[in-house]
Amino acid sequence: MSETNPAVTGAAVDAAPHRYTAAVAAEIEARWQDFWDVEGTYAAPNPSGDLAGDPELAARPKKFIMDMFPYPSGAGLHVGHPLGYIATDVFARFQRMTGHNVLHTLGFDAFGLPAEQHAVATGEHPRITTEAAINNMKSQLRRLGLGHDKRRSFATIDPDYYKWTQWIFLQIFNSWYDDEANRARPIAELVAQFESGERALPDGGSWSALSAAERAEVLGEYRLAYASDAPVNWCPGLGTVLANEEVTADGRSERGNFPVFKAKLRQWNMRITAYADRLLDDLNELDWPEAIKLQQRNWIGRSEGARVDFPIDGENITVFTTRPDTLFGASYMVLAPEHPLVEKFTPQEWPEGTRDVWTGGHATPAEAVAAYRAQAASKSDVERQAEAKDKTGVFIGSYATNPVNGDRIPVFVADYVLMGYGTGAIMAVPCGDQRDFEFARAFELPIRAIVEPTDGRGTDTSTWEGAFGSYDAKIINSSGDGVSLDGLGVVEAKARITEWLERSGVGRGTVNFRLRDWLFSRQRYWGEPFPIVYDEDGVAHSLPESMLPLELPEVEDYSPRTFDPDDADTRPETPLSRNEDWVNVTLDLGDGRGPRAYRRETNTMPNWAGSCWYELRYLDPHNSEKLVDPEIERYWMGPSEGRPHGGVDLYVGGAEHAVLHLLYARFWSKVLFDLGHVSSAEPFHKLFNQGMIQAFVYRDSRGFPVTAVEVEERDGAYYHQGEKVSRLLGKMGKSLKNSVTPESICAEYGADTLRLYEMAMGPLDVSRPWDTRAVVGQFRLLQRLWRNVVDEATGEVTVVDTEPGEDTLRALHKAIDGVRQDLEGMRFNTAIAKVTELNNHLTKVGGPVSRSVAEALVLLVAPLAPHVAEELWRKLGHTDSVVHRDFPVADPAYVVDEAVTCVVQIKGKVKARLEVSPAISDEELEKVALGDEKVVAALAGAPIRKVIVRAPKLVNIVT
Ligand code: ANZ
Repeated sequence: MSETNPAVTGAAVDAAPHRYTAAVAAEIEARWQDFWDVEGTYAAPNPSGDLAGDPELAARPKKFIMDMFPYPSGAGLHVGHPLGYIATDVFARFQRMTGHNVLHTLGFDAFGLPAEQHAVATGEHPRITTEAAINNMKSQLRRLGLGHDKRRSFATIDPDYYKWTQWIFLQIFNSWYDDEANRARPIAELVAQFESGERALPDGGSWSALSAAERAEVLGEYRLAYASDAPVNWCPGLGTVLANEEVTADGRSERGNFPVFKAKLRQWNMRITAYADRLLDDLNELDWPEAIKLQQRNWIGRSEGARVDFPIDGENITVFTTRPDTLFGASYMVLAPEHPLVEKFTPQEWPEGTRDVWTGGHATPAEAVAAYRAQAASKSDVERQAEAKDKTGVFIGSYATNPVNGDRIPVFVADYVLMGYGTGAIMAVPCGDQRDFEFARAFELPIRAIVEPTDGRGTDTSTWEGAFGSYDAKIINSSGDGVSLDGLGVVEAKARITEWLERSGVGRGTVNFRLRDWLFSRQRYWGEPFPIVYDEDGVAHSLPESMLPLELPEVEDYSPRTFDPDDADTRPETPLSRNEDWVNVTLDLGDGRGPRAYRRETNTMPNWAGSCWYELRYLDPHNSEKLVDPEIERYWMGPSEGRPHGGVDLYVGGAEHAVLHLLYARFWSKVLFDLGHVSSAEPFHKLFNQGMIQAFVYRDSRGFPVTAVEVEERDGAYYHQGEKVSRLLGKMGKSLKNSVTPESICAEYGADTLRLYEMAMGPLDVSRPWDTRAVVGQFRLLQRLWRNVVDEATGEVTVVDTEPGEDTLRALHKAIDGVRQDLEGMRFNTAIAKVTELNNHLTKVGGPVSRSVAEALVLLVAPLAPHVAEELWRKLGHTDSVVHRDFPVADPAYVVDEAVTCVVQIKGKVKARLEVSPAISDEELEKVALGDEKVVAALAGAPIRKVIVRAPKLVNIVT
């Protein structure tokens, strides 16, 4: 470290009392941060406010630049956290300087488990710890000089904020998805349709004949937020249910690693599946990394196919298949072990002709099925789907009929079929599906070739080593009653068979989605209470808007009741339910029924709720009448050219939020859009994932991390208190004992240096290792910058009013041109390299710097190192802030390289003249010359004996 470096510590003050030191940086930075706060430098204008009175301001294009807001952790920030915040800040500053109205701020995603767990452990209200963490983070962030509009900051735990989260919940609760109009509509419009008879009730009958409870039940089938007794992930060890996304691949809780069981519980859900198609389609219009789009597409998982009914004992088993064209190859069926029809079709005895391998060695089908079900229940879905493992299953003792050809095909249970997908039943086509192929081999089932293999293996399936899957092959052996697919390709065959299935009433074309509705209740204290009460019939009612926010009550015990982690038969008990005074209330909901007794919903919303819409609240944070003023929303978020759905101009955050937050937020946007509350149907138009700042983790011989700053390096090995330790690149964090705080770097060098270092480390989307020893490099850049303007001995400004030389003009305008492009393209590292180059040029030229050059340089640096830029700008005699100054524009005359003419000769005769850079190397010039069209033509393929290059003027080719 540089503790003994006099240049840094200011020990050289005697020789150079006006040098840029850490102490100078600290003083400047604090002063300018105060200045910005007092002046409201970063206040973003709003259409009805500042913009209305200022046509010049109103004419500017806008940029809404956002970070994924942080959870205020008690541990505070390490230097890895602000990487994205610094990047958006640099970008926002650049946009302000290039004529945009910029909205940039940061709030806090403050409901969260750590604070709640602390409350459970200590009895301290989670609000207290959360607010302390927020204040700590705010001061850490302030030290970095981020240009946030602080008037617009909030935390999701603020009742003023969650009032609107609750309000949005009510909008969703009070709406339904109209498939014909393909949008959400108010539930009252559905009620009107039922009342008038325009829409029939699902089971006939008349609306007026239904009781209130019956009506509520009907509407529950339509509402976009609904309570249902669906099987959910119940985690006794945590005392709560979890969303699918919170359960690991091996069926345990992501947090805590407790077993998770499927249990039927009454829970709130969001009907996100109604939006599956739009969530998929609208991705195409978004400027997001392809990898994230792909993850969302896979998560939504749209498959086109058909549902086909296979008759069995006077009933049907319905399967979902993406390949109805393979129906003639279906030689058996499989039900998921949990399928409700399994018992029904499991007879007393094995039927005639049952093969021994089908029975699993059991005396009766019931015994075989029961044993198999027990075995399957102990496996997770992922284990069950694993490709490599042996296929297992048993015959249930019944046969179904293949509707295309009347074949009698045996029905199995096998765990490779999942209950939660499609219909939980499949027709098995061993010829085309590898899982089915392996199963058929193991259970001696027929494998019928129904495609002509294109790889020469022939149609004798007994010689096949695996299924044959190709969309290019022609269909064979597929003719039956009234339909033939023979000779068709897959696409035509699918269309023809689907048409036949529909005509014959045995199936229909369908689209299947992997996406499931979003489980929206948690058995927690520290979340938004649901604005829902139940009457004595158990019917859910919305609270009227006037009763929002519904605040969390004070409670004595914050813990959900947790249970033996392995006891699947337990059921949750929420912290709010123990608060009888709060739960049982008499209210007049303003619905004409007068004051009545109600019971409040005692679940709370999941942590994702608050982050589903926060971009909207930044726009109009203090509006007590509306979620957001429509004019303001239109200005910052509305659709514009090339952006049919609107959205934030830039959203920066980690790639780990690919499906949860980003999908939920998109869903809420679409509901609000459908209901007319906003003009943007997408929240985030452009998404950028920043890389991670990694750090070395040092471990002792037992594998425990040791404190990184105490490690010494000797001859390429690492030692901690004399003991040799290992070194590996990993995450940064307290538990790995390698955290570096932004404060420590700011204290040693200042915030501007930290900002520059983080931006210079590499391309923003790439992960990079932190190296404290390298930070000083950026500090030296700022020192040289300072020296180019200020005399270190006297503190006087040294710039002169004379014009710079030609060389310097070229260096300057190239830098301006390059930095401009780099900042626009978020290539902050290369922008810094160009600033460094210009600065070095000025140092090398020596002598006082021309004022015009110094000023341009300061403006170039301003987005990256705003404090030092403000200070130098002031020293250069300006009284305004650099923040709203125009970014320099390059003069093209100085940007283009001066070119020289190079003559290319073949055997002494001039064949071509090339315009090349005077700095071109011999090798480069040779390449250019040999690639030139005229030269190639003149050579006409003749072998080259020798090339003589005298860059930049001459190339002589000898053939
Ligand atoms: C016959 C067939 C023939 C199939 C063929 C595939 C290939 P995706 O594309 O992921 O949607 N399937 C259907 N439901 C299932 C379940 N609950 N568990 C396990 N597998 C299931 O997959 C759809 C295909 O996966 C369906 O199409 C079905 O097998 C199987 F040459 O039907 B297919």
